[in-house]
Amino acid sequence: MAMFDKILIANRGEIALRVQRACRELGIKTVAVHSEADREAKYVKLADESVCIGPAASSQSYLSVPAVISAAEVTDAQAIHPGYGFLSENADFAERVEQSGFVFIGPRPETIRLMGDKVSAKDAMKKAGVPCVPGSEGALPDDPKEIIRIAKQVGYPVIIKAAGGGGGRGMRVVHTEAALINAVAMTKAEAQAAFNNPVVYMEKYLEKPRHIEIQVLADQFKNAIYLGERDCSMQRRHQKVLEEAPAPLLNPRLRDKIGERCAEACRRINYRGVGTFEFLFENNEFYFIEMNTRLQVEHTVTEMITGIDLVQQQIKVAAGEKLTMRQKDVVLRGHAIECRINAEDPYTFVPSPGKLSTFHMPGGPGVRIDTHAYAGYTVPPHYDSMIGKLITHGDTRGQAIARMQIALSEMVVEGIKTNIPLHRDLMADAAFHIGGTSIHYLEQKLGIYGR
Ligand code: MV4
Repeated sequence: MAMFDKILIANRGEIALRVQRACRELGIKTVAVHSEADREAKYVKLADESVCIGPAASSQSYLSVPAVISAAEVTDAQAIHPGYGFLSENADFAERVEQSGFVFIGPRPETIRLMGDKVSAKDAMKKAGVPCVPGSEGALPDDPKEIIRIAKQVGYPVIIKAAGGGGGRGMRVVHTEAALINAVAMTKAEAQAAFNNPVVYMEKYLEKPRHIEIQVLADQFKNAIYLGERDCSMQRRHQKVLEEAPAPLLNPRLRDKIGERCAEACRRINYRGVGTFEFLFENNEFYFIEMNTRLQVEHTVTEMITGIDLVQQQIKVAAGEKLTMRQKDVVLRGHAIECRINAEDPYTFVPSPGKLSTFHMPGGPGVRIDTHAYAGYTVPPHYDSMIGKLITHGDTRGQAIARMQIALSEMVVEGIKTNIPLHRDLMADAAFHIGGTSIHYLEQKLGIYGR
């Protein structure tokens, strides 16, 4: 297939702009879709064409399958880029896009569906040779005696997770046999209500893991490579706060071993596009938990250390091109850190939408900013609070941190609250400087502030 000449970008905010930039460099025209609340947005003005697809509420605009597909039809786009969030991991959407004669820039709908069900995802990965967290073999049975037996075999503490969940939704930790059966019943009921799917499974609960994820890239001809890893352990209530690549203190041989397993799994399932294998990392071992079939917010740190434009690659493989890079061409250089800049109170995390009276961005060597915001822009209250990403790169982790500290000291946002003070605080944190903190570190640190 020839390269697309027009792509519709089914998203908003910084990622809409990021995808536009990739399209422009590839000589592809862009269609922005937007809600009534985003009419004045920068990426709408910069796009070659734009279509209003509905009111502010995302359920009636960015999440409306018919609205997005009609916009592609009226503008004669050939492909749809879903960005992250919204419809990006919706298999039914991907299917409707393809049935309507457009290319979905992402994996095949069957792959999205396979990975959307966490039980089938884990099963597929286990079969493909990816190490998983020990636990139940597939879904938990109904028989309480069986459940008790499985938990005994796995060993307490265990965690009960919903097959339809993911990203921290629908899980419960169980420490004793006395609490087990009730916990399973509660998790099943919640899973039915939240995901319309009562299926749950069990894993050994890892007490102090890090969250490390492997980036992969594959074409439709079973060529697949891994692009190193990212450490996303610095999070609060399942919201990542900052990410970095490579993961501090990770043995390069271990990286190559797990990376090659992930690439091989991609070949086995005939994966197409960019993807992320999420692992818990504890005692120097990787345990697969979930796979994300979309471009991720934190893809930027991988781009900085590899020099590879992941969005351009994603578009090329979706157009049917063969990967031109081999694994040996992927060379990791230096270290990158991304701070997510959110319109929110830095310590209560309460959203703070409104007008940016001042917006001064930092710059200089090794500094990248991905944002759709500008002085005078009004952050709407209807969507998530991320207004941009500040990324620094350096030859070493120390240099990336130093550059981040300087960049954060230069940055001025007024008119709303942002989490910039939290990032300044983290960049001076002794445990962060050492690196390798667990997924619980930030929440524990924030406890100090009395919340
Ligand atoms: C776990 C776990 C400990 N043990 N699974 C939360 C998000 C979802 N993707 C999986 N999650 C977890 N699964 C086992 N067997 C701890 C978490 C977890 C977590 C994982 C990644 C990043 C942040 C987290 C915060 C709390 C709990």
